[in-house]
Amino acid sequence: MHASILAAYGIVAEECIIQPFGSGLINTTWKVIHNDQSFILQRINHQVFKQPEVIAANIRYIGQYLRQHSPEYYFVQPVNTLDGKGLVITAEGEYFRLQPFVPDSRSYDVADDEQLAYEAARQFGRFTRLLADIDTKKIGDSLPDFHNLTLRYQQFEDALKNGNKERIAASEELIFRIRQYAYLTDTFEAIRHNPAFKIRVMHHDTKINNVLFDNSGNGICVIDLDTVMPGYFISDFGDMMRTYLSPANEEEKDFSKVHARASFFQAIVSGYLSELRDELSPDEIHHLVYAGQFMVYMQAIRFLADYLNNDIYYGARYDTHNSVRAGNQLALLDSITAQEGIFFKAITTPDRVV
Ligand code: GN1
Ligand code: MG
Repeated sequence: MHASILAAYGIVAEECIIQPFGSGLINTTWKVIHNDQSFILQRINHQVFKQPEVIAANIRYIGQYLRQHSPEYYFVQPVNTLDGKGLVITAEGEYFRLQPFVPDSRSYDVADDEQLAYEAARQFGRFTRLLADIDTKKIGDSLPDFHNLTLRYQQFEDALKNGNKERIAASEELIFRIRQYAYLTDTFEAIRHNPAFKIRVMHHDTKINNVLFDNSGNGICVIDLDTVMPGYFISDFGDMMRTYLSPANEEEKDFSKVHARASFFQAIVSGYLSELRDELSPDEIHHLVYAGQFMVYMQAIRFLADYLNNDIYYGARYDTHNSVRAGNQLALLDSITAQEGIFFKAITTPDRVV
């Protein structure tokens, strides 16, 4: 299968070492090693990304903009096929993309220490800052309504009506807890109607392995740009809270290990604001803690709705997988919510720790 795809780039598959790469749930990724050059090959999940061409056009537009306005930024541009295209579409209708593997770069699956969290947050902040003046109308929605919490909540309610009856009955407690946090959707609606929340170019998938680091631990750039599209800062800052604050990730079944660490919150606030302090409005800064609640809550809803819908979106490695993931995210949401006051203090003294 890889042979014809790589051939479109003039690469002979038999000369390559091809290995599965990364841990994404949606796209499939391989590392392709060809003599002294390495690449990342990705199959874009066409069920999820209905218009992969929008992704390709966004990346091209943003790449051009950065080359013009911030030539020092290391932007990972997909490799063009021999006939000048950014994507390969197979006869079966599958979409593939190749990009260079950044030499001497590495990524981390876990935010092990505050310095790493700070640096990752700085990189995502930098990306948004460098794109602050781009015309967001020129950038398409690669996943329309991706972080529309109101819609996600409606989809959850739909799953309660039309989903697997046995699973619904077994999820009574999780459903109750999700409903208890429904007020978080009201805040989201207020944000959508508040002009102090600017529509910016956001990454929308800010987990730490989407940042490349050099060998000295300095960030180089952000990667995995499929979900780069117009949005609110709460998506990026919130997903960092969701994925950096807890020592155990969304797969952890022992929820006593899932909790938010204030020192990591402080680290990502200072990293993010080191780039965006002058860009964010006071109202936005006031919603930094909310950002985490928003993203963790939305992820809990999405996992539980998928469980009720028989795992059609995320898949599952064991029967209750998405239910456990939802419980995990609710544990994290409880922990963030219990520490709201402490986190607010960290915002007013963001430069203390790192
Ligand atoms: C998916 O594919 P991956 O792992 O980068 C999902 C994110 C979720 C994440 C949870 C397009 O991201 O929104 O936060 O799983 N991406 C899409 O692990 O749905
Ligand atoms: Mg991703």
